[in-house]
Amino acid sequence: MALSICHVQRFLPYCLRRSWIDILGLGLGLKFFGSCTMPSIHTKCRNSSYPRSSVQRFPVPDEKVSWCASWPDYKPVSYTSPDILDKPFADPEIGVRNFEPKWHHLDGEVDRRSHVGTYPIQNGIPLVRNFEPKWHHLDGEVDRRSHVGTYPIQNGIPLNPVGRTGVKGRGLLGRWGPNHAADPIVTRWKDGKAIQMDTQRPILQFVAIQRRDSEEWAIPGGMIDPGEKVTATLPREFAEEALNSESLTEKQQVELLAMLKDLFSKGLEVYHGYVDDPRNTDNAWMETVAYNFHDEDGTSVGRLSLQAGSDARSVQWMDLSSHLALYASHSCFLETVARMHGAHW
Ligand code: RP5
Repeated sequence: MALSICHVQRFLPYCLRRSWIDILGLGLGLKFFGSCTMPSIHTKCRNSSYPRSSVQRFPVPDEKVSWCASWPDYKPVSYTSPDILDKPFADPEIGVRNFEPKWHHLDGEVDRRSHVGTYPIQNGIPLVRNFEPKWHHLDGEVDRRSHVGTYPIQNGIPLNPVGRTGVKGRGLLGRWGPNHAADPIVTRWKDGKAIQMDTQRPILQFVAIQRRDSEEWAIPGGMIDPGEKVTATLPREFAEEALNSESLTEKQQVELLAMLKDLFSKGLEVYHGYVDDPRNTDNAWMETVAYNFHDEDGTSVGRLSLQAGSDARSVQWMDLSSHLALYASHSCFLETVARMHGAHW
């Protein structure tokens, strides 16, 4: 039996979704885990203009986010940024018409010549580029599995598991369906456990970067490369964005990653799942795995001198508090971290 969109959504209890850590914590009467759960609705990828474009999302009221809500008049704008097409990290378009590539030639600025010489073309499509994504599976080195389980597929195209966003296509995201990221939350105590007056709890700090694209403050996370392990993405992204590792020599980079190895070997998973990212569309969305790496006595990464690099404009140690307004779902992850450590929030 083919699963309808509503079947799939009904079997994804987003509001109730808990990790085993949460269940264990709740079972033991511990309240510090589990504040960040899969969102039942998204807000940052809805009712706004699409980032880095003049595209206006089709307005979607709260009650129409779910695909289960019938809405024949829903007419999302179609947008895939020209900047991502033909990027090595991006999927090809699905079912494109009027696409007349000059196979085997330099096609405008796109080099369609192959080092292997002439490649076979069948029905106008090069066999090597025949795009038959294996939704829900590890597709070669591309992970098309989702943390939310099974996502709906409509006419061969994945549908956002949380619901409508007002834009179809991929926007700025390279992959149809889930686009996987990893978020390293590196923390230390402020001034040897300075106490916040209102809550009487010690103040925790995390390494925050200011993103170049939106200028919002964020966790220094990034995309998992095809075939890359999350355990490799976490220190790599942290080193690139918060320590400007790309400005170092290859030897220095190896030494830096070796130094980070110890701290990054003792992480605690804070969240895995859908991210309410402003780039999400009806057909492409962000998912992440967020880990907390805590420097209890401030003797390891707590002492490193931070320097912004890669996609980061600035970097700093930032106090955790409920007043933080951060990129995407990042405040939610930090609230969990604050609870885990009994820190001020
Ligand atoms: C967010 O986008 C994730 O939580 C992660 O922090 C980030 C990855 O995207 P880039 O920073 O690589 O653009 O959804």
